[in-house]
Amino acid sequence: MSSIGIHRKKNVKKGIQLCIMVAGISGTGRTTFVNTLCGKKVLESAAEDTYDSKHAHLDKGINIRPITVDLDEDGTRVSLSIVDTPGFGDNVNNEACFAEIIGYLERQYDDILAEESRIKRNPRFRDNRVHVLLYFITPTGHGLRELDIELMKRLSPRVNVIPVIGKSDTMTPAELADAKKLIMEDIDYYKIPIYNFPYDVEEDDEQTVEENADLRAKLPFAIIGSVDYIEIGGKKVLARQYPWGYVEVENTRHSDFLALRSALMGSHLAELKEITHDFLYENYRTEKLSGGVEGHLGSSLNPEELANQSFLLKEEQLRRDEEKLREIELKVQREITEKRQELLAREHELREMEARFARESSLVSQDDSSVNNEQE
Ligand SMILES: Nc1nc2c(ncn2[C@@H]2O[C@H](COP(=O)(O)OP(=O)(O)O)[C@@H](O)[C@H]2O)c(=O)[nH]1
Ligand SMILES: [Mg+2]
Repeated sequence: MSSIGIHRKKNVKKGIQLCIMVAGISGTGRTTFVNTLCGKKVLESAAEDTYDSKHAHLDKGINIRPITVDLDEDGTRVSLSIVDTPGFGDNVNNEACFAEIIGYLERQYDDILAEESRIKRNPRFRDNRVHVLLYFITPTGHGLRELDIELMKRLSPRVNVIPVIGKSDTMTPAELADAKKLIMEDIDYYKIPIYNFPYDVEEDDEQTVEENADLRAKLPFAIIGSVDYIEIGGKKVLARQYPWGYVEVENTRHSDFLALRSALMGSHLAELKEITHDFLYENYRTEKLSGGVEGHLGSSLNPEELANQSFLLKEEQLRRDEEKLREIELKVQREITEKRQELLAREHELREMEARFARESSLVSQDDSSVNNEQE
């Protein structure tokens, strides 16, 4: 109980931290969405990226680059990390891209795993785990493509996946509704375990059930992005201007941007982080410690395997405890050796001093006797 209280206080003082990854093929509006979310230009648009025509025929691979921005969300400090995955879907062969994205997600888990088993925690350690992946679906009006299915399916064991439709203002409301329906049917059909705002009518309170059901009904979120303000009715609002009118980013009749934003930064932030730590990371840890990370990703274990795995985990824990003890023992031994050497050095100094004294006093007495001899 008290530890929760402390945790809360700390959150208020330090603000909140969230890490979002964005993926989807080029031109789906990822960069614009990130800039919209941050309220400033934190990523360059592809048109402003330098295009290298000499190497355009080569598979570029993807270029994962995390950035962190500090935002003020209604007086709360938010440290928002964004991991963009530019280049995904641009290549003929996307296998390397999948591997790179999964590799990135797993490396952040590996860092935690290593930090957890240190004797002395690094006070400057930063938890860079990705809490949610926003997967941008192209606004074609069709369902999912093979690439969408594969990416979401393969990444969902490692990260909370939330599908969104980018540039949704390119469809009419009726087309958008149809597209959402088709996409959700595909997600069901292919059993893609996206984050679908889970709730339990029996267990959860009414408000939670209602809130989550509302958000689930919006999936995949229709996104409109823009960093341009337009004056509408005396108020400056984020919007996209067209010859025939405009669409407003934060108008709930135009886009689901606000719903997604408040779920990510507010109502569902804690849950996304909890699932990341208690479920996704924990699963990864179990797989890793039982040597199963490569190969059978996403496979379910039978009870016997599970029992075996928990045995292996206990064994691993024991081994780690022993290792810690051994390290402590070594440290103590090192300190004893150092002290002994210091002592020896002192003793040596003392002996030298004694010897010098002895030499000096014998010289003095020799001098005395020579003086005496001269006098004789
Ligand atoms: N119609 C429309 N166009 C958009 C939207 N967001 C971005 N764009 C445009 O689509 C193009 C690609 O956007 P960008 O954000 O660079 O996509 P990325 O390649 O996924 O990062 C640019 O010309 C943007 O101005 C949107 O919500 N609606
Ligand atoms: Mg981009």
